[in-house]
Amino acid sequence: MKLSVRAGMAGVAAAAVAVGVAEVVAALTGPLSAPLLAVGGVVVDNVPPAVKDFGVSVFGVHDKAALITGTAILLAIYAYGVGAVAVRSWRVALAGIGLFAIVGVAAAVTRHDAGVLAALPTLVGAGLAIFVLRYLLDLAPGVTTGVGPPRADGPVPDDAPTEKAGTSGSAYSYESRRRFLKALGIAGGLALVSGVGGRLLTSRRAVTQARKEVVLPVARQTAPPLPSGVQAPGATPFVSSNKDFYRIDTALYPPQVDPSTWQLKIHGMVRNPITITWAELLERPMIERYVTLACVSNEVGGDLIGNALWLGTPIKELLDEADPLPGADQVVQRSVDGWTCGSPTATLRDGRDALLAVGMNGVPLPVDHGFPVRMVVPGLYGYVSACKWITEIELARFEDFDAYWVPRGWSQQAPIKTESRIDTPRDGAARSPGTVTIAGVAWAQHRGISKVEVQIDDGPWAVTDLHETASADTWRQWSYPWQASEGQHILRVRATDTSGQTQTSTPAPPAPDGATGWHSVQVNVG
Ligand SMILES: Nc1nc2c(c(=O)[nH]1)N[C@H]1C(S)=C(S)[C@@H](COP(=O)(O)O)O[C@H]1N2
Ligand SMILES: [Mo]
Repeated sequence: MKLSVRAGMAGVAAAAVAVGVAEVVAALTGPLSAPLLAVGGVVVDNVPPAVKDFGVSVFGVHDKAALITGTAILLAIYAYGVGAVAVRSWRVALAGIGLFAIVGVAAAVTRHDAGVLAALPTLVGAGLAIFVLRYLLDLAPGVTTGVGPPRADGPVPDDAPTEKAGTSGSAYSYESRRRFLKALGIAGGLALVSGVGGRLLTSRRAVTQARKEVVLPVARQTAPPLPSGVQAPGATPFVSSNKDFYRIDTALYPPQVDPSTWQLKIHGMVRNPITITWAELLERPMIERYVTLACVSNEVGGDLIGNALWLGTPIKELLDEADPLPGADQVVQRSVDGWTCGSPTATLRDGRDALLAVGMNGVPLPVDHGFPVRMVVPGLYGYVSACKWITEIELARFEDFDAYWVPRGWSQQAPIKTESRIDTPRDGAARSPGTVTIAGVAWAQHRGISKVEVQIDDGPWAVTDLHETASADTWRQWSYPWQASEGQHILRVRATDTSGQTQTSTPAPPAPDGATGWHSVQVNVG
């Protein structure tokens, strides 16, 4: 093993210990103060618009894992370099660790609502990294073994890791290698144990228990029972389970909001600022409604859409009490993690079932879906209306305030577009000739779907059977018995809403205000 390789590995081990121990400290100072998550968070908030078109706004669970892994790999490469450079110049290595500390601390303390304590995990980690790197390098002489180049090729500061004097040859080399590898293993083990331990400590501080203790109020008005015919055979379940409900947000670690300290502040351009607590919220009249949420980043045919039974209090009543001033055309919703979205005040007050929701499909909101309180607004895409972990509502003017996604290239206002999707057959599926059921969903929240048509190859558009639905605020399923003949066929779908508008065939990407176009699948019949 070359000296530089050994030194590089020492660098990586030192960084691993730093990151692992930082997780333990972050169990006290908050998960987002750990350097990896802090830096990851800064990356999320600052992705250049060009990258965003790849769908960063959808920022699903997979993107998060990829981002953290990517950040960790970059750090490992950097740490390898720091280690390798340390045998030449300890001072440069110290500067390298210092830079890591600066980046980590800067990221951590600039996260929303972070205090100076957020600097602690990185600082403790960086301090330990110096110690571990120095220790490992002292154990990794090898300089005179002939494997690595002698130090003669560069100036050696006085405080550089010293060679063990008077030792050379393969016996020494074997001994030293053993000791070095052992120390490396111990460092790796320490990194692992502290990293996993830190995570466990963090999860002990999670609000899972508080959520279990929540008893939801009974709705003053329950949703009418679902008609029996809502489900088309082979289509997505009409009600999405909480487990399968799509999840989109910018949070690398879901905010842990304890209901006992939760408050919602309604302020800004209002005559009566209001602050309500969790207990006060639960006292308010609650209603239960099926509402289909959709993400603006959903591609044609995509699955970033879900339908659930929400329990909540109409936001209109709270807004009426707060009494918005004339001109306050935007209701800015702010999450505990600083994320914002803005909905038109008029939309939230026009009588639709826009809810400050506490329940989802009969249970308290799952933490990933905004526990304890979120907004649900029929007819608006999630990024302009569905604030999770909400703690603040501020009445403002659209002209004065841009919410989170607006400077990132998305429209200030975004009503959900009329769309439809074929769920069965799947694209590329094989079927036998004869009757084949084509089925799927269509949605135009708050307007409602009035007609869904399918087209086989370039044939005429055929009207499908529309299934019953809960309301104009939910999606609607449809099905069509197709007499399939042998060969390869293209199936297309298009929906018409109750305003008479038929979904446009013109393809558009999700940015800036929602994708359009017809969903099609190819089927092989034979
Ligand atoms: N606090 C917070 N709320 C948020 C978001 C977010 O990033 N942070 N994303 C929004 C977006 S883009 C969508 S589509 C919906 C998704 O809600 P869900 O994850 O419960 O499906 O939440 C919205 N609420
Ligand atoms: Mo979204």
